Amino acid sequence: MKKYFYNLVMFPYPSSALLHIGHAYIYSATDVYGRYRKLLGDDVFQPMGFDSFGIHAENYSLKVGRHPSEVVSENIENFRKQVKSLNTDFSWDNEIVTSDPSYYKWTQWIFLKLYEKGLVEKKLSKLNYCPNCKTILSDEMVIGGKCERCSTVTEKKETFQWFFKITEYAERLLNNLSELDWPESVITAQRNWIGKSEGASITFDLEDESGNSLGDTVTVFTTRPDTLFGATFIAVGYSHKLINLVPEKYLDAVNTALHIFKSRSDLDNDKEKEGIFSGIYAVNPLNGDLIPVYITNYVLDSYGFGALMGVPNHDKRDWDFAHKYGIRVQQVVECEFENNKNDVYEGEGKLINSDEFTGMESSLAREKITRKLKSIGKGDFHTTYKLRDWCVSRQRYWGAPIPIIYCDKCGTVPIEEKDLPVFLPSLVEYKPTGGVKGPLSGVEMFMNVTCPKCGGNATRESDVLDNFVDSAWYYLRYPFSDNGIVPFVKEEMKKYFPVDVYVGGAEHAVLHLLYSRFLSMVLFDMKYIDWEEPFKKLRTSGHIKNKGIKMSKSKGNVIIPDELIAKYGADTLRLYLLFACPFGEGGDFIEENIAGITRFLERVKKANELKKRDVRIESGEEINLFNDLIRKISLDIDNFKFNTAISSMMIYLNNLYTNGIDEELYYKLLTMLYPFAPETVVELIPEGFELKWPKIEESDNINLSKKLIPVQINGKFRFTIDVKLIDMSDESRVFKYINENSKTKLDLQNAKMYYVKDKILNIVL
Ligand code: ANZ
Ligand code: ZN
Repeated sequence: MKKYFYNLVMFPYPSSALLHIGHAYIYSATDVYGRYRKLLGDDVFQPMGFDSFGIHAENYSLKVGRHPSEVVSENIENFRKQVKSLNTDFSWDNEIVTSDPSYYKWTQWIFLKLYEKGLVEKKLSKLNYCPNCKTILSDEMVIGGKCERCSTVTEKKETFQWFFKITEYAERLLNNLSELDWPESVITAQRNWIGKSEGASITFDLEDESGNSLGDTVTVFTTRPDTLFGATFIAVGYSHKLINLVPEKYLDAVNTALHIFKSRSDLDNDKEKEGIFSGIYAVNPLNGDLIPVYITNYVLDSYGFGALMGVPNHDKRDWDFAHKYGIRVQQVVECEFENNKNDVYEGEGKLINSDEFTGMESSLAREKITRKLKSIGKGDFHTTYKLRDWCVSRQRYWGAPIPIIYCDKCGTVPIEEKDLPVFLPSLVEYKPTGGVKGPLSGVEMFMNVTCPKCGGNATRESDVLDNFVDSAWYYLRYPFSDNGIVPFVKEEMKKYFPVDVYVGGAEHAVLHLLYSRFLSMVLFDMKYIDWEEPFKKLRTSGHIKNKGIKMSKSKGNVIIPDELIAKYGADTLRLYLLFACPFGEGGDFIEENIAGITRFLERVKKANELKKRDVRIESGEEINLFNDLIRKISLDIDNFKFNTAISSMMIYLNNLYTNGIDEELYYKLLTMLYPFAPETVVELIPEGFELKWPKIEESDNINLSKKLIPVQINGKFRFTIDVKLIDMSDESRVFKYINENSKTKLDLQNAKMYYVKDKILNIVL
């Protein structure tokens, strides 16, 4: 039975008129792998599509001043032609386009399914805002606290946004990583992005200067509860609710400081740590110490509890802060090295100055202190993650409308499945407004609807979905792109899913590759699909650079494959790209080096004219050599080491030239070259030749069909011959055979042969 093989490549977003050489690189690699699997006999599914909704495509459309739907279909047309011109073998019948209603209907369906499961939430969220451009900016568009486009200092704006609760899956997303055959760098990136930290929550009662209770508490997250006796200040972020408790006397100073902090962006990591004393004290729950509370610019609101306990002796950041503001320091962990009280020791060790816990090792003290806190209701074991919920709403035009309706009577009402898709109206004015609402909010025809529940007047949600939602599930849709009734057919899916290998750029290590895993887990939990992990094996490519420099539109050094294909041919370009550098690492594009590949392909073609039948003098050694070649190339391709696979073929071709080009071996070599240079190979093989990945020849089989005996010339062993191929009773025929097939020319004119049947052939010159 054939093995179904899902060979998937990350689909492109049509945010430029043409694909660049980096795309050609990845698609060539994918195609080589797909063709290789086909030669192995697999039923390979290798689809292609376009990630055409979203900010990339829309920004391109804004730049060229033409409607997204227009430029997107033009770009797709170009991309399609380009991908085909690379001699690739994609199944175009299954093409998907994410901005097509037949696709985004199901993107909206997925939103509704998550909504149904309680995994969608609308909540207040702070975003970067540029007061000059009047637009919300993504984190990537804020550089050093300033707007990337106009250099205005950005602000934070609080708005309601839609979120997918990916954080509920943090632990599973982390645990499953160990099962994946993915590049280590991508696994590490995901692990860090999820950022699991184990520690404790500690709750401090709050007092004012005069020791009056404020009737409130502050809770911190710490990975080092063992250092609690060394906590000499508490730091909170400037959005912490504790700010409401600041005593009258401190209000002016605090407000002035906050104003300054707020004008600076959170993203500037190198910013100077600053803070202001709040006039509030926290009470250490274990020894009653009074600890001053500071409002600072370096505590993240959204991490842990948005508050930390500062332990200057054992944390460098806290040390810097304490020295700046003259806060006392207290050592509580003994340093294993020369003890220097004036420095920070971030390591672990025996506790000192810690009451009943003095003398305990950090690891034990962490547990004991946390248990003690728990017993008095002032703390607990706590795990936190860096991973944030996924904000999926965009105040833009070019995306799938969020299928939600607001009704005065019924509140937030999800669209019914039968009413999908919510069509994106065709707008002339589609520019982002910069307001808290996107361009759809001004379109009455779109906005005004009747409530599906009560039939009263209602309005639609005007935000559209993040294009990362479109691309987080596209691979599920491919096999069924013509089916408008269900998003995917579970029975049918068994054939191809999960994806056998996923190929793409390493820059998608976190967002896309994490979102896809999340959605797949959700759909698995809802029993729509049978597996949790969508991509068992992932192979990422490095970057192709132009003369050592990363290619970008702004630098004007982007290489487009079209001209190169016209000049050198697609096979040559494929081979060149995959030969030039290790796939995972990438490298430099050097056009002059293409000549080497052209020469190689010419020699491959010329060998076709020079090849002869039965040139090969089959010896065990020679068979082993070829077996090794098959093994090496198979292994290399399986590991995406295309460059070394190609160089092995080059070396073997040279061997053939020196030893005589045996037809059988030549065709086997051609077969292995086929995934890389399909057009060339198809021209060289005879009609009806069946391309099948060569099998390793077992020596036992060889012995059955062949009888190899050693040949000695003047008493010296030279090579072996198969006596089943030659009439050994006819001396002239034997000599003719040897002359045609031996590597070195022999003068056999006056030679004499002595043949011991099936044992040895002696020739005396
Ligand atoms: C006391 C302490 C003592 C800490 C010590 C560290 C070393 P990771 O490992 O990255 O999870 N922290 C807690 N909440 C924070 C917030 N909202 N913003 C910034 N920093 C915060 O970091 C956990 C540590 O980061 C916590 O442990 C806390 O400082 C700080 F010798 O608590 B630690
Ligand atoms: Zn209603």
